Parts: sequence; C-alpha cells; structure tokens
Amino acid sequence: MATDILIPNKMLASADAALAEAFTVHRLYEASDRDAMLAGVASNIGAIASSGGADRALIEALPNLKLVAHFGVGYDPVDVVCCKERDIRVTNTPDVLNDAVAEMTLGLMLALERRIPHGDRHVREGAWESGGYPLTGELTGKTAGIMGLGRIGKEIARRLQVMKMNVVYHGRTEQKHEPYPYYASLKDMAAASDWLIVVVPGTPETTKAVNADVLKALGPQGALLNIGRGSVVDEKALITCLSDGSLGGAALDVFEDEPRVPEALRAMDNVVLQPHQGSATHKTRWAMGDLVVRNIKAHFAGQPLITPVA
Ligand code: A2R
Repeated sequence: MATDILIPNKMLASADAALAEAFTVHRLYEASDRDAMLAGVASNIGAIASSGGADRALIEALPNLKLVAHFGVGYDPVDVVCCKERDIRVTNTPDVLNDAVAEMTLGLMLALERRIPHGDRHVREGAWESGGYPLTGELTGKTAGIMGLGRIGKEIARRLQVMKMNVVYHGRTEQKHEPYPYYASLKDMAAASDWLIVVVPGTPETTKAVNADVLKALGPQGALLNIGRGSVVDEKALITCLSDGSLGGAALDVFEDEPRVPEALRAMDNVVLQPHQGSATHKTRWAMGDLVVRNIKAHFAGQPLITPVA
C-alpha cells in the first residue's frame, strides 16, 4: 500500500507538522519542477491532504491514491466525480467551523446594517468633527431568509433569534422538526425577507441560483449576505442590482473568482467585504487541520473515516 502524503498547496502549519511527524510528506507547492516531482513520487502517494482542492489531472497522475482529505466543509474544489470513478474516498471538515462561520455572518450583518466600517472610517478620517454619521438601519425585528438551513445555517438561525430577528428558510426539502417557516421557492422567500443569507454548497444545482430575479425580489430595502460560495450568486446581476438601486446592499465573504473582487463592488458604499474569512480563526482552523490529520490516520489504520463525504 502507498503510504506517502501529497500536500499540493500550503497547509495550515499545525496540520502539516502533524502529518510530517507520522508520514512521509511531499509538498508539491515547494517543487521548482512540479511535473518532475510528481512523476518521481506518484506511485508512493496514498493520500492527498488538500487545501486548494484536487482536480482530475492531479488525481489521474497518482495511480495508488485512495484518499483525498480536504481542509474545508465545501469540497467543490475536489473532483469528486473522478474520485468516485477511481474508488477514492473523500473527507471534509464539517461542524468544527459552524460557530466561526455563524459568528462572521452576524458580524457582517451588523457591519452593513449599522454601517460599522463606514462609521470607523468617519472617525479615522477626522470627519466626525465636522458632523456626526447619518442614522442607520437596525436588525431587530427584520426577517432573515436563510438559503441552506444545514449545520452552519442552523447556528446562524440560533444567533439571529437572539438578535430578535424573524427567521425563515429555503432548501430543497422542508425540515418539519425545525421551528422556522419554510419556503419551497427561493424567490418567494427573498420577497418576504429583509436579508437573504446564502449558506449552501457550491454545486451545479446552486450555480447562480441567486440571480437577478431573486435579488430584485429581495428589493431596494433588502440586503444579500453570502457566506457560502461565490458561485451561488450571479455577481454581474448583483453589481447591476446594487448600482441601480433594485437591491439595497450586500455583505460578502465569498466571490466568483477569488481573490479577484470586481472593482465595481469594491467601490460601492452599500457593500461590506471580507476576504473569505468565515472559518478563519486560530481555534477553528486548528480544529479543521486536526480533522484532516485524523481522517488520514484513520484511513491508514484501516479504521472508519471520521468525516467522509457521502
Ligand atoms: O436542500 P436541502 O434540504 O438538502 O438543504 C441543504 C441546502 N442545499 C440547498 N438548498 C437549496 N438548493 C440547493 N440546490 C441546495 N443544496 C443544498 O444547503 C442544507 O440545508 C444546506 C447545506 O447544509 P450542510 O450540508 O449541513 O452544509 P454546511 O456544513 O452547513 O455548509 C454549507 C456550505 C458549505 O458547503 C460551504 O460551501 C460553505 O457553506 O461554507
């Protein structure tokens, strides 16, 4: 059995160190000649520790690969179709990041609704001495529509209730045991919401699901929050709706072509932006890395994987 680990992209230091202690690791991103390095070690690689994903070309270059352990809950950067064809297992890092992502969601909502970054700039730039900052909106009493009441979505919902917001949700299936009203139609939910919170995985089905129709239904007083995947929102339509006033605002942690963010979005005042920081806390990233390592160790010990992707 091939027991070496391939690390295609730089991995969190704690996970990298734990893997290097237990296995022979090959860090592809350090190679000056990537193809030559791969060719030299390919047959020894039994698992990939992935942070940037694993595409078909990489997977096919590794004849004895049996596991891709991905650092992240969203495993869309891993070619799971190719893995399935080759009977390669895939793991992700669910649950350990729920709180951090929910926390960032609340932070972004507060930041946009109360214009916190704008107020901060107002003070720093010395503008306060010439006049106070204008009045802002308030989250209390508003309705938040959650697209994707999954592990993270439920943690967001709990926090929004504490914020005295009304919570409704949309997904492919109604979760009858949940206390929140369900909308089978995303557009109908957007029309009934002040905030649309996107926290679904990036799949062919969700690609650009939040389109111009949905954004217009959310309306001039409405705001979009995307903490899931950039691919879910039609970014061009978003920019148009924000520019012409058919959508009130947006708080975005994820984008279509990260780390490139359209200049139009960067220039808008009714937008708050983050560089994909949802899970990016010391505590959570450590836990995600630990889960990657534990999945790989379980695999090589012949034990059940801890968090296999279905
Ligand atoms: O559709 P359902 O009832 O299976 O609900 C899932 C929902 N979902 C969708 N909703 C509408 N249209 C779709 N095509 C669709 N596909 C999935 O997204 C479920 O409520 C939610 C995903 O929940 P979990 O699988 O528990 O994922 P988790 O851990 O909350 O993470 C969500 C995503 C990640 O995949 C990353 O892309 C991102 O947030 O960090």
